[in-house]
Amino acid sequence: MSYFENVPQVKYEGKNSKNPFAFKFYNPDEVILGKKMKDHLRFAMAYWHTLNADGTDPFGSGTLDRTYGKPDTMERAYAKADAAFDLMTKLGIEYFCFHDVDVCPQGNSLEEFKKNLSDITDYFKKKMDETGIKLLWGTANVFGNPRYMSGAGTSPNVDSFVCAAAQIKNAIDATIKLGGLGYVFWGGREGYDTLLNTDMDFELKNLARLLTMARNYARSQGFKGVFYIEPKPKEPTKHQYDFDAATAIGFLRANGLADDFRMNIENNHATLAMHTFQHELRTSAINGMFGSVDANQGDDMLGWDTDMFPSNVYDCTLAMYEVIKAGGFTTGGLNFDSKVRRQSYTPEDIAYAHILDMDSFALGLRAAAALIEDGRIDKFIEERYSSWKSEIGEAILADKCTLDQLEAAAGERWDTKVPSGREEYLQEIINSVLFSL
Ligand code: XLS
Ligand code: NI
Ligand code: NI
Repeated sequence: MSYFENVPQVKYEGKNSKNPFAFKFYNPDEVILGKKMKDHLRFAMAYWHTLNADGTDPFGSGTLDRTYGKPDTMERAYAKADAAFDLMTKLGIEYFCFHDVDVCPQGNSLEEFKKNLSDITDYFKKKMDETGIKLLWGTANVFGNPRYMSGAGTSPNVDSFVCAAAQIKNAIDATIKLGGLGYVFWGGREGYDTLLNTDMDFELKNLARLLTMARNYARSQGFKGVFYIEPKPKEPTKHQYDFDAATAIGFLRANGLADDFRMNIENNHATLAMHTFQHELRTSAINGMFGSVDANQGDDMLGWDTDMFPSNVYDCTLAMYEVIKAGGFTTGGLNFDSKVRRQSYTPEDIAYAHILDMDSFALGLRAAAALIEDGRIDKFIEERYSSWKSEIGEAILADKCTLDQLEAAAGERWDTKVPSGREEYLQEIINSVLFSL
């Protein structure tokens, strides 16, 4: 019996369909701006939330049964893998992402964990060959185990650092074995709660040391994929070192890692940093660091990482606008780092959640493409900066002006009128495009 036995094959039926198990907007093979929708969006299932998260919150235990009818041994790991590949096949999701500890039990020793990981990835490989599903990225969970309570790469305790390195090595091996396109570092507990007990300089240097060792190891093993940093400003620590894209990019550049790494931008992390999703994507793109996306959304009322399946089409539109402008995904994609709400506890809810996410981003893609084809926003921005095409503007841009020359030119410009920014006019364009789809 399959965990998702009540979920049928999900197909595109168009926006008038009332079938809950159909896509209303995601039509995988439809071509938009010269590319199939599925190749624009490159959806990936997040193993941890989709197969493991059981709805536990600080006030109550799990509401979602994630035992797959099996004891917590490798038996469950195989049953879970069957459920995972069944769901991806039914939804037409072509990629997945996982942490080492998501996919098999940790056992009682490193040796046991390695054996489990090797066995389950053998099984994944078989399933991937059968279905054509690919690994978008792998990662190691070096934040959950109590040995990482004070950090992994940034722990004051050398043993924690050593264990993290071992886990990362094995997760890199697993990623390479499965032909993964990328490897993610999310800072987990790499940050601090109080400087009263923290040597920040020491910790940051060690973090760079660990990333460098991981990069060197992976390259020595023939890994050709991309490494990603996933910025997040807080939670679990009060101050995470990878606060936002700008911080993470500065850190990578300062430590000689910028050529191998890109950003994995998560919407909910962007908003926790008081940035928009768009801001983080744009910051990555203009620095040549656009990579991949964790496609979820936060809740405006709650100040933590709620990891909800995206329904906010406006956000998805602006995000896809950035993705298209950045040249689209190459190694990256849209990984649903999202979990169903605690009361949505049936297997069917997991399918509904993914359909919601895929349709929200499909709408976002359609709207973003329509905005680009419409051209008014691009034209407005071009005109807004048009004064730079004047003689003096071009001289400044060619770095041919001194402050003395600019002072001489300023007098006649003292009463200049800056044109309107027209924010509301532009918002109305978005609405009119969105609602005429
Ligand atoms: C947690 C992160 C995590 C990463 C992978 O907030 O989003 O899920 O995506 O370690
Ligand atoms: Ni994430
Ligand atoms: Ni997150």
